[in-house]
Amino acid sequence: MSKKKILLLGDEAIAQAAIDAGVSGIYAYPGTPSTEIMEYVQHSKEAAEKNIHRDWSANEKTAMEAALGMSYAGKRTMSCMKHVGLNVAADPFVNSGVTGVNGGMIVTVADDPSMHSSQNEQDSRYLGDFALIPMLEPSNQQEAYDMVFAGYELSETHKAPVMLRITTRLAHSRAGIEVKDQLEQNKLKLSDDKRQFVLLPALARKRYANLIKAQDQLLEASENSPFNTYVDGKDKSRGIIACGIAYNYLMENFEDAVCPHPVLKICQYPAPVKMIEKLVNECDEILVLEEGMPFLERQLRGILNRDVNVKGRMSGDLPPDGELNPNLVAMALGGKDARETSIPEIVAPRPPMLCQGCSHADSYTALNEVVKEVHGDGHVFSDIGCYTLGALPPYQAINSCVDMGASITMAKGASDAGLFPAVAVIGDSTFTHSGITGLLDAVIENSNIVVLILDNSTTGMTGGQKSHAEGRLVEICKGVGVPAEHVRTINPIKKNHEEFVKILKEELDYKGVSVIIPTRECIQTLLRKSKAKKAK
Ligand SMILES: Cc1ncc(C[n+]2csc(CCOP(=O)(O)OP(=O)(O)O)c2C)c(N)n1
Repeated sequence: MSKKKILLLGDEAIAQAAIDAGVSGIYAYPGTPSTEIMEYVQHSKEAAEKNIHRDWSANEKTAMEAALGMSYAGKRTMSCMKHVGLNVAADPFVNSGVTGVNGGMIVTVADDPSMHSSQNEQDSRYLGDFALIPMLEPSNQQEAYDMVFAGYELSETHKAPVMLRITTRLAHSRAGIEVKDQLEQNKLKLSDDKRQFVLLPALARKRYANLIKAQDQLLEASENSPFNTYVDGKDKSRGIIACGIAYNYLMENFEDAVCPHPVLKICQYPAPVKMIEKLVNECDEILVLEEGMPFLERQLRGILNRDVNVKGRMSGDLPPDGELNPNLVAMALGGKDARETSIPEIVAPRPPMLCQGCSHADSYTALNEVVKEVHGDGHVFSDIGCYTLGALPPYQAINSCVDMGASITMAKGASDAGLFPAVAVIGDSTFTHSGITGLLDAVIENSNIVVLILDNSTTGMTGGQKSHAEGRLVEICKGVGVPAEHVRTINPIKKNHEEFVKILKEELDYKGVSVIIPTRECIQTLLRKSKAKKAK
């Protein structure tokens, strides 16, 4: 009997696989292109029936730590995030390599080469390698599904967290997925070693030494992994290493899916040394195809770069940045210029802008009137969210966007340097993600800053997920220590413009930390709610 097949996005395939493979809890903070993993689990009836934990976390660090706690209790777990989210979660992530896990733990990280919706295009394999943990990198959606099962097995066999690294194209394109028989969830069972998770130096040293020793077994697992394959080819003038989705791009160049050169497909790390050695010994030169940064190419070149004839992003045969695609691969193989065969633009490019009726627009109108027009450009530190569009015309109201939470702390630093006024603009979800601690720094030193928390009661930028800040902002700010009379709220509508300007002026005059919270629901979530109401 043929197996059941369902059409799923790469992200959804991972989510369904987690449900099928007996996960007990998923922990995540939204971030393109990883968001749909949690959303799928939240909408899944099966996940509800199985009582799988599926609430958003405040940020990626809390998500990673909660996942580690679930693993501590013996159950299978997954944390999901975008690549820059892994920077936020780096502390527990790296240390989870040292503690190891109890129940199987997969950390799914979605990288965004070409920065479709990100501040950078870092390659998470560097962080996985840094943490000495095994990594899986699917070449297609079916493999992504299968790798979740394999990942839990790998994790529980080696007592190690496993990174599942995907990229935008795989996350956001669909394929028919053949699903497997479902596994039961693990029972609650603590580790036999009750000090496994205690990273006191004396214990951590031993664990770290063991982690280093375990690398041989992880390498062995990679050499024998069904995800790493060597396919011989007649033309040995070149051997090709294709990692993850780059393998798909390579094969798209051959109608019969037969490459004339030997091909080593690498989808499990640490990179299989024996397999690479075989390819290098047999071929005159090695072309490395990998999505992201030249992670493997660099390892192959080594610091002296003289033994192996390696081609890739570092040699200029492929561009040093941005996504790969079949055309770029064709060029690296010596084929046609990608520009001749590239897909024609069928949608006219449109500059991004705030939605009609967005509350952020009213906030920027007031802010510009009080700050930019009076004190000039360069006083407003902002953050990441829909409101970052305030950097573009017509507002051009903000002067920074670096990483989530940086608006408040950068305003504080600039104020410490003597800049006046120093204003921070941050969204409600970004504030609870990583703005609160920065506000505490400012309160402790009574920094002279004004913070605007633009509260649209949702995580707008990533599609309207529930915001941890909802209904709590005033109390949080007071709790952190901002004087109650300097925590101001306003409904940012045209009618209240003068009132908004007045509040801004008053708080700029105050020498200390003040917070203004313009509160009006996101126009998109409002429309969705009213449509849903009408449909009832
Ligand atoms: C570390 C990190 N995690 C996640 C994201 C993805 N992301 C960008 S902005 C944002 C939140 C936006 O929500 P909010 O602050 O409420 O502002 P809004 O978009 O609603 O105006 C998220 C989750 C990111 N860029 N960086």
